[in-house]
Parts: sequence; C-alpha cells; structure tokens
Amino acid sequence: MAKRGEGESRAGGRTRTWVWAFRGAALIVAAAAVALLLAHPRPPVPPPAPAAASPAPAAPAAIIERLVPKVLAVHPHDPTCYTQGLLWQGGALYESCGQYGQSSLRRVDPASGEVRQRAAVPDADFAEGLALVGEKLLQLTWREGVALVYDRKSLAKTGQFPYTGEGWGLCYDGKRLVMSDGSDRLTLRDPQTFAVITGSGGGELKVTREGVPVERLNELECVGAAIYANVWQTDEILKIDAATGRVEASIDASGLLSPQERAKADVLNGIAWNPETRRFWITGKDWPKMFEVEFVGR
Ligand SMILES: [Ca+2]
Repeated sequence: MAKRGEGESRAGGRTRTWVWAFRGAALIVAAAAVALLLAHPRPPVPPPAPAAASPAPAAPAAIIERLVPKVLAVHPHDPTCYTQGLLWQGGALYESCGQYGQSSLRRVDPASGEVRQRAAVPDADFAEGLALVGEKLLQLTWREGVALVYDRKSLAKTGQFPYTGEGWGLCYDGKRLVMSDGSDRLTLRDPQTFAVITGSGGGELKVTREGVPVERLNELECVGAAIYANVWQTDEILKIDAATGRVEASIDASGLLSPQERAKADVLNGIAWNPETRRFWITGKDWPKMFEVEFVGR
C-alpha cells in the first residue's frame, strides 16, 4: 500500500509537468503573436474628418473701439451759429445754422472762422443737416418737411424736396443720402430725387450698439464705409458701419471747451471730414471754437 506521501508526491509531479507544458505553450503563442504584429504592422489611424456639417462657431462679441479727439488746431467759430450741419469742400467749410428766424447757410473760411458767403433761410424754417451732392447743397429743415437745394458756388436757392417726418442730420456717401431724424434709424435716400431708396441697399439703417438701438442720432458725416454721428445732448460721436448699422467706435469728445465756454454754449453738433488732410473738424451749437482733430485711442 502506497504511503500517503508517495501518492501525493506522484500526483504533485504530474501537476508540475502540466503547468510547465502550459507555460511553454503560452510562450509559443505569445511569440507567434509578436511575430505576426511585426510582420503586419497596423495601418496608421487616419486623422478625423473635418466636421463639415457642424455649425460655424459663433462670432466673438464685437469690441467697440474707444477713441478721443486729439486736437491738432483750434479755430474761431461764430458763437451765434446754432450749428446743425457742417461739411468740408475744396478748402472751405459749409455750415447750416438753425433756430427759427436765425437760420442760414454759410461758406466759412476754416482758418479764421469768418463767414465769406451767406444765404438767408425763411424765418418759418428751422435749418438742420447739410450735405453736398455734386454742386448742389441740400439743407434739411426740422419740422417743415422740406429739403432746401442751393447752388454750391452762388448759394442761390434752386429748388426743394418734400419729405415726411423730422429732419436732423444729413450726409452723402457718394451713392446715397443718409438722413437722421432723432431716432435710432438712418433713412437712405436717392440723391437726385430725395425719395427713400427701395430694395437692396435702401430703406433705413437701424443703428445698434452691442445689439441695443442707439437713439438721438444727430449731425452726420459720411466717411468711406462709415457714418459718423453725434448723439444729441451728449459729447459722444459714434462711428457706424454704413452696411450694418453696427457701432464700431465711440469717441468721447468731452472737455474740448473750458467750463466757462461751455456755460455759454449749447451741445456738440457738427462733424466735417477733410479728405485732403484726413482730419475731422468738430464744433457745436453756439460754440466759440472749431477743433481740427484726429480720433485716436485713449
Ligand atoms: Ca457733417
């Protein structure tokens, strides 16, 4: 009879044999797998295809530029002109002065501020914005519903156009007249007929700052693809994208007049662009001075 220990020893020997056999087989299988992998490397993973169908990322929030006028020269201005429109042409400034019984159209010497030529406006008309189309000056009236037309050289009145609503500011961009009425809307008009342009590129432009309508737009100046507008009863001038109405820049024009000058004057109103020097001329209602400026970063 086999001793218990002998039986156990034989059984243990068989078990170890099987373990070694199994380990050997596993090693052979692993080596074969490695050899297969080396012989057939996996193809490179292609880069992910662009997600053509996914929506474009939202445009980053538009940043409104903050500018101030850098004063390059100061010139006298008639403190009895309640400035409603100002433009530059051929070395001269043309200015529309408002108020009932005091309105006029003037050609002004820029350096001295002297009035070189003047056309009276009927006492019943309150003159407003001013634009030049070819050799014709167009002058708005506040609530009288007519745009007065003058010959630029003689300042003789040659006609008028009717319109509905109030007239505030006016400028001409070479194709369209842009007109403000104290709201957040700029009306686009035909320069020959003064009719509101219909269809593409016409109608009205809604002016917004970061999506919010900007009201009380007043005197205007068309400069390239931008419209400059001062905001009534503030010292702020806005640079507006003429295609979208979006405010691109805000110009803080406060502090141009001394407190003493300011006490006798009314609000800022009057922007003219001189394309030769690429400088702006700005003034205000009953201001004693005009400022030749560049708009620069704060
Ligand atoms: Ca102007």
